[in-house]
Amino acid sequence: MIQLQGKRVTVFGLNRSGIAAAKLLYSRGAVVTLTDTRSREALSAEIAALTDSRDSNTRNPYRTYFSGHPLECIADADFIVVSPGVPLDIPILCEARSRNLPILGELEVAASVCPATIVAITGTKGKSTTTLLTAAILKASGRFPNVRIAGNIGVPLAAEVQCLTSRDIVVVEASSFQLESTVTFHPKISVVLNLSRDHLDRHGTMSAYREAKQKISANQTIGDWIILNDSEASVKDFAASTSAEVIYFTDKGPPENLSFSGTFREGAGLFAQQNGIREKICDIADIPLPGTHNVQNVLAAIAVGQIFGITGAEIREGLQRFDGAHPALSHAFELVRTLEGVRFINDSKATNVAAVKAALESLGDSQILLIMGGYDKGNDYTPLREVVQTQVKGAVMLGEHTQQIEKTLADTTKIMKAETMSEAVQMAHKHASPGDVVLLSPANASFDMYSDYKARGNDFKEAVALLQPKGTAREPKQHV
Ligand code: UMA
Repeated sequence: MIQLQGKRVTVFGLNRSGIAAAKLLYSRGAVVTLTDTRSREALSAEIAALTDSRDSNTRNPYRTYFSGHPLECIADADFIVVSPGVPLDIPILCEARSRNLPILGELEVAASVCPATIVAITGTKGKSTTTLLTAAILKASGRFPNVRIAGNIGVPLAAEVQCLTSRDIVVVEASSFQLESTVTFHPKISVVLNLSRDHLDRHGTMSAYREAKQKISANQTIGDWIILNDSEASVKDFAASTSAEVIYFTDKGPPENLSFSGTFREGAGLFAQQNGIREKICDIADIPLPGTHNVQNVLAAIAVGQIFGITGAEIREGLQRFDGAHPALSHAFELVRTLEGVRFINDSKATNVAAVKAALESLGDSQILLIMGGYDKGNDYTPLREVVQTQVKGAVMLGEHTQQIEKTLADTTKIMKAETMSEAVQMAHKHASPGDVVLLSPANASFDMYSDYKARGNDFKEAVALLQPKGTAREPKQHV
């Protein structure tokens, strides 16, 4: 456990993680300094959230440096706590490192004082869904007084630790941004779903991204578990660098190896196997989420349940109760409307190539009008070529920075260009026939045109809502 009492700590970033970390640190007796590149005016809501539970007469206990990070903000610090969105290579943090100041993430600090059992879930895609499915299964079992979710899903662990006890479970969605700045983070169970190119603008190289993800199991030992995707070579060899017990999940058919421990798909059923004994858990038809990519997420969640000794009946109950109504799942393969047999799916959260590939593949035989583009994080679109060639009848490029996508996909499908979401949706609608899918799955971050992926998804939904059936489309007004 990190010693906090009496320590001088500088927290970088005053958003959800920074606010929660500051409150936690203060409650444990630390002397907290806060700093953010945004101005005091821009941070008025965050500053209010920081002091909300306090008597307005009480002096704000935090020293603050806004509109930048002056050297002064780390001058007397014992250590630094960073929010996930703060890159670790900004000059002030390089300076801190040269002064041998420890730089710890919010997740590291929160986990070090967390009394509950931690199940941590990472991967490039499917983290939020698997976190929610896992929590649903653990809750439905009724075996734990309290099952919480935290982390990248939207609730910093630092905000949750205060109400957790040693009998509780917290399922943490852990991003590479959060894992990167951990040192002693030690989940009882870690889950690695998959690993593909993403966030290279932050991590620089695939190996740095992988290294960050691998920190999920860095401190795991005998008595802990790591759950790995047996169908993905990229994560299978995480097993080599941990002494935790390895459990696998795979959607690629039953394992030949009788000593296989984990979960798998066989035909239309999902099974668990332990000590050579197989048990059918459920049918694929029971999965409460659309798209075949969710089969892997369910298998991973069942594997967690298996470790806790949760029965097949309890797992089925958990899956049945799961309604997918969490905000983290909106904009993630969300069916928005069906118009004249054309389905419109909002997958704005698909900010990397692997997520788009999974979305396209999970649409089976449908022909797709794909809307993509945005802020390019250094993507390689080559993995999309084959699936685009077979399934995408037209791709609408949205925004100004789509040259790389166009170059890579030019000979695989019809490429169209749109400047606004409304234009993109109308173009896709125009080329769609009954049975087709119009899919917003951008493969890129949204920052070129929107504040975040939610704003982009909402724009898509609004544009879709305004569409008229083709037969009744109004003629544009003539200006005379
Ligand atoms: N800032 C600085 N200096 C800098 C850069 C940023 O002061 O050099 C400031 C910004 O002005 C901002 C703060 O630092 O005020 C950064 O905050 P943040 O982005 O960490 O915001 P939080 O609200 O704390 O959100 C973070 C996660 N954000 C990111 O990882 C970018 C949230 O994940 C997470 O839900 C939340 O903590 C709670 O744990 C979001 C995300 O986009 C969903 N994650 C990425 C993803 O899923 O792809 C990894």
